[in-house]
Amino acid sequence: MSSYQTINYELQDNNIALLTINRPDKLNALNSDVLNELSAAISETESNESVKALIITGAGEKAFVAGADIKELSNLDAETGEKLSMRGQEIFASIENCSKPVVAVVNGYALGGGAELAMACHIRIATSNAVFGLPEVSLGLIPGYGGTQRLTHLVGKAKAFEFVLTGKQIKADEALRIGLVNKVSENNAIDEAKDLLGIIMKKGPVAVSKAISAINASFGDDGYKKEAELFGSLCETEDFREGTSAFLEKRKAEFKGR
Ligand code: DAK
Repeated sequence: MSSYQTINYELQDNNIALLTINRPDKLNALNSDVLNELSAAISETESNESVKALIITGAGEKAFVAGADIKELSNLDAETGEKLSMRGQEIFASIENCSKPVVAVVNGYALGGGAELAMACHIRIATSNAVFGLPEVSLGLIPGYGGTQRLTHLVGKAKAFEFVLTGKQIKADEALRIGLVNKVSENNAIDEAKDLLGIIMKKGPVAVSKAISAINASFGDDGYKKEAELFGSLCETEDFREGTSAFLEKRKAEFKGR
């Protein structure tokens, strides 16, 4: 595994990589260095065959990620702002479209770009001290890393308007109630994420990655078409033959990932 300056990226037991945004003195705010290293670690997750799933979290007790780095944001102009937004969107899309399952463990403040990062992950587990919000309007901005789109998709238009227009912050329990997170951790959130990924990793890996693509296709206009295409392609895989045979033969499936 590569070593980085602003993130930790390490392979844990059970082929799960743990990516920790590591600027705790700045509440893990996303500056360009973090974004670049995040991008590299996602590419590594895709290319390293030993990595079967990814957990993203923040260093320290207080924050997942307290947003884009406001110091860097304050120097943007129209051209650099649009460029940064597109670069961030591209990186967050690479997380959302990662062919391996990605779980965010939201261990404190997830504000602005931090909430956007969590929303780009496939599943979110919050610790009880997690706080979510998109406070960009308070800075005279709008979410620039896909937050207006993903929040609307996750919680619906009414709540998205409320959150983005007021910049209000909510705690873990409310985030759970409105569907922004999948679970509030009762004990050790990283272990709970690993348990959840353990369940997913027992399934057919090709089917899991096609399912990720199919669900993501619901963002575009052609989600049903995409689902049918992916479904068709799965019918050609060994995993599909194995999964159906195992059911009919009343035995446990042994997936090969092809
Ligand atoms: N950026 C830079 N530094 C930050 C930071 C941030 N987002 N959040 C916290 N820090 C730094 C603080 O400045 C402080 O640094 P020192 O003064 O110690 O050097 C340190 O982290 C500890 O923070 P606090 O002392 O403030 O800690 P508290 O516990 O008192 O408060 C807090 C915690 C989370 C309530 C507070 O830190 C806070 O309000 N932070 C800012 C939250 C926020 O507004 N985040 C930005 C959201 S807007 C775009 C691309 C992206 C975006 C928009 C457009 N385009 C390219 C167009 C995204 C925007 C956002 O993310």
